[in-house]
Amino acid sequence: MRIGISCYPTWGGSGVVATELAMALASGGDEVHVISYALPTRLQLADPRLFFHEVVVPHYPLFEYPPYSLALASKMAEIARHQHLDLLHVHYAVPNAVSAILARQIVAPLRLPVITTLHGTDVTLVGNDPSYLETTRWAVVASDAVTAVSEWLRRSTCEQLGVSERPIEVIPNFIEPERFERVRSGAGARRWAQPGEKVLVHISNFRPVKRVMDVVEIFLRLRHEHPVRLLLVGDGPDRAHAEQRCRAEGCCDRVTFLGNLQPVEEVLAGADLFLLPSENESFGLAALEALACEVPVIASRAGGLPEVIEDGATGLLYDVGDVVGMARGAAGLLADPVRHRAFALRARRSAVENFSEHRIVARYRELYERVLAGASPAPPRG
Ligand code: GMT
Repeated sequence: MRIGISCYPTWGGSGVVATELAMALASGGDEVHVISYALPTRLQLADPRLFFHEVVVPHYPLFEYPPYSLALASKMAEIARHQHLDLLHVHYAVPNAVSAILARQIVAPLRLPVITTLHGTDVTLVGNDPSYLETTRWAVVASDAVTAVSEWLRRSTCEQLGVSERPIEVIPNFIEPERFERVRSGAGARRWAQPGEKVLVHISNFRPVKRVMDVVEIFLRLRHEHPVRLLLVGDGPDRAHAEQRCRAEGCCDRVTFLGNLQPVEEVLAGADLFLLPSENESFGLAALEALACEVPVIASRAGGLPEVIEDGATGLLYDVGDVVGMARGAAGLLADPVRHRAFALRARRSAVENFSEHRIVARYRELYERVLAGASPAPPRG
């Protein structure tokens, strides 16, 4: 199959999922063309069946806002035509799905089915904004198939975009178990820790939705009960606030800001707990990566997180903002090595059994085949 995949290249979960999917499909024998405005962070082009096409957005003095969506649609149409794509799979609806539907119309009468994968904020924060609602809804309804990364996101899409007539298939995020197995014998998170310290890890883009200040609050409460170290991976708008808070509390010697460090498993392996107190999370790929590394997760009971973390078995879930509960739960787990070990083992087992790459990639591929066979219900084209 010849597959076009479009995504954001930066430090977001949607780009990571798209990139891992592209690499897995290529290593399984498909020809994959990744289309984005920069090389996605995790994309390794060592596979001869994997190609990258950069979307260049020319600047012109008239454009206060250069029209990326149009440059993207043009690139998609060009690649579809010249590389003989069988289909386009776009990750994150805004504007990728809109550009893809446009490209489909441009290349007609060539057939170019569009599969849209919704990742979360493209529906819950951006796509439902009045400025984008009409085009997002239009592109979702016009796609030949739509997937969402959790059952919660599927429901939210129907409610928030008002697209209940649109069948949406739930295909969750995935991990490659071996990737997380390989780091087990290394120093992992302990590189940054003093002997005897328990290591807490948080990984995100430090946007307000991640509630990074709650991460710091949990740590501040825990440090009175255990020698703990907090490792913060990623960067974004709330990093400076978190740094300020740590300075004000005089705890900088116990908190390490690692920035956009990759690969994340080098920080997760050997950690004691992963913290993800997000306001909302359609899935929580970082939590899944932690589980795959035998790290139990303390998280909020928000969005799709309960579909990833089994409360009381692989992690502990609390109401959004309940930093007291989260700190108490974390302290309890850290104080009980037998219970902690049981959580860690179940975490890895759940990640491998429910979210292994080979199973999830096979589901995407089955969907592609169904769409190409015309079997996936698609609405009439506009
Ligand atoms: O987490 C982010 O804000 C980035 C965002 C993205 O689209 O890149 O992540 C979303 O997609 C990930 C991959 O499907 C999910 O695991 C994240 O839960 C989701 N983020 C939110 O819903 C806030």
